[in-house]
Order: sequence, then C-alpha cells, then structure tokens
Amino acid sequence: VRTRDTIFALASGRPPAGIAVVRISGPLAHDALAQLTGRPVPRAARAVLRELRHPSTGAHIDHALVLCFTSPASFTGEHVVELHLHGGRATVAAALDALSALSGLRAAEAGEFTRRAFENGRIDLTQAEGLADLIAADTEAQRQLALSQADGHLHRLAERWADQLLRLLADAEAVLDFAEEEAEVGEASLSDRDDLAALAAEISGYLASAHVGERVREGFIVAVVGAPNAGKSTLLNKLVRRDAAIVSDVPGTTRDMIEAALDIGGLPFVLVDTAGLRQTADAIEAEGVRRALARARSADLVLHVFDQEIAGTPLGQPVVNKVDLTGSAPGERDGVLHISAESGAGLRALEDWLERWGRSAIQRTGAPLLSRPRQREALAACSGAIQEALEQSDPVLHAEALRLAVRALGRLTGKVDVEQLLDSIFSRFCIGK
Ligand SMILES: Nc1nc2c(ncn2[C@@H]2O[C@H](COP(=O)(O)OP(=O)(O)OP(=O)(O)O)[C@@H](O)[C@H]2O)c(=O)[nH]1
Ligand SMILES: [Mg+2]
Repeated sequence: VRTRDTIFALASGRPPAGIAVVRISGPLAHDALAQLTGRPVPRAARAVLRELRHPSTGAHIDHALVLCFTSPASFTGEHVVELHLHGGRATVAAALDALSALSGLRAAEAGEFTRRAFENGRIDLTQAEGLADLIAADTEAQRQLALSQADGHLHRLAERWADQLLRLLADAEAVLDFAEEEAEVGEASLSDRDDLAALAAEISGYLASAHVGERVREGFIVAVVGAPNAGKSTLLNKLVRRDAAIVSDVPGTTRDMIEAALDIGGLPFVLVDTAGLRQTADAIEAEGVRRALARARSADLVLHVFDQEIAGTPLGQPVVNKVDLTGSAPGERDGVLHISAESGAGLRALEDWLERWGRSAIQRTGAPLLSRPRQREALAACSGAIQEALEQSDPVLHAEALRLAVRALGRLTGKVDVEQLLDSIFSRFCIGK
C-alpha cells in the first residue's frame, strides 16, 4: 500500500437525507477521527456513537455513528473511516469543513476512492467498472450484470485463463529450450493443443454474449419509425409516461430524434422517436428523415407504426395504431401489434412483446458477463492470439502468440506487466538513444 494524501468526501447522495455518510481514506484517517472525537479510535469494523467537534474551535458538529477500517482490510486498502451523520446540508458542510481544517487531509477527486482500491490491488479494472455500473444501474438486468462484475466474476475467470495460458507458455518455452528431445515434446504439445483449443472455445462463448451485455448496460435501442401522423410520438409519450415528444396533428411534427429510457420487466430500453418518413421539399425535415432511416438501420429493434392499416413493407415489427378509430381489437394478431396510442389500448401487449423480445435476445447467447467495448476488445485480442497460437507450427511464433494472449488478459483486468510498461516507455525514445 502506497503512502499518500488522506482524502475525504461525502459518499452518500445529495443532502438533505436521513443520513449522510462521509468517507475518509488514507494514512491519517484514524488520526483525523481521533482529532474530531478527542478519543481513541474504536476497534475495526465496530460501529460506535461519538460526539464530533471541530478540531480548532471545539464547536459541536454532530452526534455520529462512526466506523473504522484498518489497512489493508478496507475498500481502498488504506485506513478508512466512515462518519454516519444526520443528513442535513449544514451538518454535512460543518463536518467537511472540520476535515479540511486538519493538515494532510484534502477533498477527494471523482472516483479517487475506487482508484485507490484498484491501485492497491483490492479490485481489478473489471470490478471497478462493475462498481461504476452498479451505481448507475436503473433496471434489474443492469443491476445483476453490474453486480456480477463488481463481485469479481469476470476477474476470476480472467485470472484462471491467464494461469492456464502461462502454464501453456511455460511448456512452449520448454520446447524452445529442449528442441532436441523431440519425441517427448511432441506428446506434451499435443495435449497442450487440446487444452488451448478448449480455452479458445470457452472464451468464444463469452465473446458471443458480449454484445448483449453491452446492450444491457446501455439499453436496447428501439427506433420508432413510420409515416407522419402515424402516432409515433404519442406512443413514445405513453410508454415513458411523460410528454417527452411534441404531439400534434400537423404531419412532420417530429424532426429531431428524441430518446427516452424505459424499464420493461427489468430490461432497459432506449426508445427513439423519429421524423415521419415521407418525401419532402423541406430541407430540415428531409434531414430528419435521413437520420430516422440511419437510426433504424443501427437500432437493435425497429417498431414501424402505421396509421390504421399497414401500407407498404414494414421496416421492422409492424404496429398498427389508432384502433379506436377503426374499431378493430387491440393486441397481437398474426405477428402484428394493434394498439391505440391515444387510449392506451393494446399497450400492455406491446410492452409484453418488447419484454419477450429482450429476454430472447439475452437467452440466445446466455447470460452476459462482459458489458463494455473495452472488455470485449481485450478479450477478442486474447482470443485472436490463441487462434494464432493454435495455427502456428513454428515454436517461436507459437510462444509469442501465447504471450500476446496473456497480455490481452492483462489489459482486461488492468494487470499490465512490467515488460509491457517498459516497452511503452522506451518505444517513445528515438532510435540510438
Ligand atoms: N384517434 C387517435 N389519434 C391518435 C392516436 N395516436 C395518435 N393520434 C393523433 O395523431 C396525430 C399525430 O400524432 P403524433 O404522435 O404527433 O404522430 P407522429 O407519428 O409522431 O407524427 P410526426 O412527428 O409528424 O411524424 C395527433 O393528432 C395525435 O393526437 C390514436 O391512437 N388514436
Ligand atoms: Mg412525432
């Protein structure tokens, strides 16, 4: 654990609230508590009530529940103190003010506690990302994915893969050293090849679900397209239960894309309302139509809304709107969703349909474990290097490919080896220096 500044920050949400938690981390954290209370610090992880006073004025700040953690057994790996204060704005301000008055303490920067946890080896990069996602999670699916990462599920897998690769690499290097004992080497490398192929297959499985994991993290993008006045904006507003988009009987009302997040059955969706599709002389509306079509192409799902009846070829899942005018029954029939965005008829069936669509997207690949392009790219690089190692008959190049695969895993977890650091430092020097 590196020695450095002691930092503090309000760790709970914006006051006022019932309770506010101020976290302190660093070598002086325990001293700081002793100065605020005028008493020795309590035993580790034992909650006690204490009077907090300003260290220089002696003014009473609050009656607080305090918790101490001792390095390295804490979230950051450093000494940590938590002050559970009454959550009023002035109380929190007084406590932060008292902490700033202590020398060697300063306010923490964004993410600094988690950064210290990472730098002190308490968590790896994927766990740090999982923690960030856990805080940002809006839906049940996002929470589960984030929690599995924060808990180190991906971290442990990556460590196991790295161990396996390092063992195979050691074998491959032994082959280089003792190339003359050919018979033995041949046998060993055959079973190694099987192990490597099995590892490649396992990693591909996780890579296949990476895309879904990214969708779960960001939300499935659902583009709502259709002719002007079909009722796209009305539908979006009804589904998100607020007036996100302007509705009017003037065709061509929506020109910019409007996005709104939606939780259906614990799955995250981002609905995108678009400009009505039609030929138009209006340059701005034409640009809106162009963007609508581009969005439809890149979306995970397209809902094509029709005004009372299907006209032309649907660009995605057909939704026939305004059943209140035609008198036809709301609900799903023959793969078509019939609704009245205005009255709300058939919307429950549409939501159920969306939920089923989302669940089947996840089930096709199995529960995802990766949730970010960064993670996918690192694992894809690892997988590519393993593939290369499998195809490589030259023992030197085979070992080099295995080394690359290990490094890619190092990028995934943030465990970058010294050799790689030196490479990146010295590669910036001019040749001849
Ligand atoms: N009767 C009836 N009218 C509807 C229904 N849904 C929408 N409308 C009306 O249809 C008109 C157009 O609705 P919008 O939601 O603005 O249609 P839009 O598809 O977003 O139109 P643009 O933005 O111009 O492409 C408005 O007057 C709505 O009140 C419906 O289910 N029933
Ligand atoms: Mg509209």
